[in-house]
Amino acid sequence: MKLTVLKNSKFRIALSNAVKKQWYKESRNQKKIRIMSEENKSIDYKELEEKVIAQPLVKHIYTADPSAHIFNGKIYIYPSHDIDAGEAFDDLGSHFDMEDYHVLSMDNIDSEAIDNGLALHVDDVPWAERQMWAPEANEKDGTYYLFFPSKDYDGIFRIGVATSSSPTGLFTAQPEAIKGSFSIDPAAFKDNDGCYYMYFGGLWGGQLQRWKTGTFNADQPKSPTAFLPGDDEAALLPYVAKMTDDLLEFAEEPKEIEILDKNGKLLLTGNNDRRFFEASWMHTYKGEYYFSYSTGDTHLLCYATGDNPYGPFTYQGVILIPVVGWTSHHSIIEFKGKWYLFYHDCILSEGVTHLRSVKCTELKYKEDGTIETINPINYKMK
Ligand code: FUB
Repeated sequence: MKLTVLKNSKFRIALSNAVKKQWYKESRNQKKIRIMSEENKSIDYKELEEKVIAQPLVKHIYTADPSAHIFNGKIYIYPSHDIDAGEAFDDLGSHFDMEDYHVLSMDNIDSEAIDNGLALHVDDVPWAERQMWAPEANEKDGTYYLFFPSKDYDGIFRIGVATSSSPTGLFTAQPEAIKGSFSIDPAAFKDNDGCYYMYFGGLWGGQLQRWKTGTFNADQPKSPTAFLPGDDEAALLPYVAKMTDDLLEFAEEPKEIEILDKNGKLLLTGNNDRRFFEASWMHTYKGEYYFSYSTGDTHLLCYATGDNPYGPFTYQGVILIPVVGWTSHHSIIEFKGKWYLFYHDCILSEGVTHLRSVKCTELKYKEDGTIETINPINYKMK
């Protein structure tokens, strides 16, 4: 494989010690990739693109943070619509300055993905000013709901709802954000009894650490890590709230979701390979609740299981080892008897962290209900 040196750190594959360890375990190939990264050598993206496990669902726009759902027998994907808005890079994610959403649809898992055009623009959301981050959707009684985080005119992330009679929009936004909503990355889960729950939260630019006292802490506005607990303290937790019958509001005060280790202890902030960072998703498998999420700065998609939608959930393992790019975000669906992981990476943009592409790959369970770890960069190094 041709090695090209690319000095600009924003284009480099993000690797933490935890990630290196993960890769080291995987195989000789991964070890070679790790060594290349450690030596600050970059990847030949063209060759990589041909050999990774999945290709972008669409290439004419950049898409990320896929929330996949099945409505009327078809697959609909609700992604962020990545653009380069010219914002400087920072650890608050200011460069993720997206303006609108497009919905993708597929008749089958291997069909071509269709871009259904504009679904909602920030200019049509009265309370939102900027940064249309990872959206989510669901359906009830023939109405489709698009849930989305965006910064309000005070620079505070809130979560909004927009509705449509079509899964692809156009969606009409509610005049206000969900009352009592905060932070980012909503996941709207329909339980077997017909109740809907919203899971949400995200650290650093997602502002979760600023809500520890129940009100927004606006001090040190430029710091992504101010107000995070110490390494020996319990990690910040995602939130869940049951939704009202019309899915437009929280029916209850959001509650923290506990993520525990195998000894029943809360994961600590310093447990960077396992603790929650952002990108909640919930699904059930054989009656068990699987809460999955990204570990953010260690770039893993992990999961924890429990016996009810509120948890607690016990950490189980890694779903996806790091992709090319800083962020990792996903959804999991069952379609025609098989399970699929929708995720994103930055290979199409040659490593530009805010220009991502949604992909899909099969996800497999072992006999005991644990998930087989997926390696997105499964290719032989010369
Ligand atoms: O797309 C913007 C942010 O990046 C999302 O909200 C996070 O989950 C991360 O993927």
